[in-house]
Amino acid sequence: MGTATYLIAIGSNKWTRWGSPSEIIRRLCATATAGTVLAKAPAFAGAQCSTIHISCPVGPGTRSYANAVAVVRSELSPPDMLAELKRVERTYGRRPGKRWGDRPLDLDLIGWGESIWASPGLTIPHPAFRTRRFVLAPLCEIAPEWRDPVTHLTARQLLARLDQKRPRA
Ligand code: PH2
Ligand code: MG
Ligand code: MG
Repeated sequence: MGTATYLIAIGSNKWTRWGSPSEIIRRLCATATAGTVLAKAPAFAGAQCSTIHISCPVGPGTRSYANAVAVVRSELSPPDMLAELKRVERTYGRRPGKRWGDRPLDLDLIGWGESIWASPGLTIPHPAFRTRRFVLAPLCEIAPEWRDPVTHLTARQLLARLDQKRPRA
């Protein structure tokens, strides 16, 4: 299949032995930049990460979130990348729980190049990312010109559209 460029949304809103949500994301991203396997996430080697954004939980969470977006180049197919992200989530203490419950690490596949993937259990682009400012804002830092193959809008245009619909205070 060759090398693909993945956009991955990173979220955390629960402390673990690795520290606060921001510390967990910093650890993953520092390791990505250094290209080592210290963070037990070899798929992130060489990844580029946005800065960390703090926001209130959307939905039923109880603690504020740290969020970032990473651009990862990988030979893995989308289903294999999804499995790898689930493995990394478990490595950071994620356990099955109620939907949208507080979690030490959430890794969501947002984009696979500028292509569409649809199979049972995996849809890329992520079906909900266009309405999530906590994804679009960090995405715009590292891939503002990435074009969503569904709406044909760039990340920058998606963020502008969201902010027009729902102006922030
Ligand atoms: N993730 C969720 C639910 N709500 N809210 C924020 N601010 N950031 C998130 O990453 C987030 C959320 C489910 O994955
Ligand atoms: Mg999520
Ligand atoms: Mg998830």
